[in-house]
Amino acid sequence: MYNNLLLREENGILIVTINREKALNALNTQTMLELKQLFEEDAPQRAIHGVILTGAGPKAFVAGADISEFLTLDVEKGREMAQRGHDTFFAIERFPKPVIAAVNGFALGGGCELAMACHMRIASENARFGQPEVSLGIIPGYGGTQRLIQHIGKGKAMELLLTGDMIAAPEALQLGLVNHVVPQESLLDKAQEILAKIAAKGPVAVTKVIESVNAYFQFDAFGFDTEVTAFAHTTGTSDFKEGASAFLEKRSPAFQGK
Ligand code: CO8
Repeated sequence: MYNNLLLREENGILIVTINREKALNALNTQTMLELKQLFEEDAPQRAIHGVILTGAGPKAFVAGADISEFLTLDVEKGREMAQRGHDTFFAIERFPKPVIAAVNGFALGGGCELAMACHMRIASENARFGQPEVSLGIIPGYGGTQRLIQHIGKGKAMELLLTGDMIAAPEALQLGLVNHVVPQESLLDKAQEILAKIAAKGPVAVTKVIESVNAYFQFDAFGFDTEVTAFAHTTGTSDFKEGASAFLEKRSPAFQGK
């Protein structure tokens, strides 16, 4: 049923592992479609009290959207992909049971955006976060320009989005981007411990807390639309082709500003 996601249930918790370790669990189209199916159709039917999302291997949670698919993108496809990603990440954010990202390494670009769409983030000590899209000549297209501000505030979000800098787990903790930092071997245990605590609470109350906290940010809806349009615009530039080609050819990009 899923090619790139591994699913298992333990004590009423659905543990989802993004399983493309060789590509550092990058979100290719197939993986995005599977996440959409999981959160829109499959998980809502399951008798679970929470979800943990993590990445395969010790190195990466998700190193971003799959750059090897970028060279065929144009403005229309870019808009479609960004919009579909937004729909999927909103399905995660609005999932009626708590969803925790267990960030076991790099969470970059779409990976950082995926983690930010979850209700909480637990990071392993080697985790690193960033929105490096500008290095490729594009902008975040899965909600990063909006959710990063929600999590860490405008000034620091602006710095990370404009420089593409990565931050390590301790700084992510200090900024409030993650809830806890733990040794990698304790990552799932910590997430399970939090979900077990929540499982003892009133289920309707838990769902209503999620709904109410999300409602605080409803006014941001226009910002998400702006991001889709701006992302689509950047996918039409030659800078974007140059940025993606440079990454794939393991060289520095030479941007022309068009
Ligand atoms: N996409 C595809 N392949 C990737 C990606 C990626 N995002 N990240 C890593 N890989 C691949 C590498 O190409 C490499 O493959 P190979 O072994 O075949 O050469 C393998 O994974 C291992 O990676 P590295 O050799 O580069 O490992 P390092 O330890 O040297 O570096 C890094 C690790 C720092 C994580 C480095 O791989 C890196 O910088 N990756 C790219 C990070 C990035 O720029 N992510 C953002 C992508 S853009 C994005 O996410 C936009 C989201 C919105 C999209 C909206 C619709 C399309």
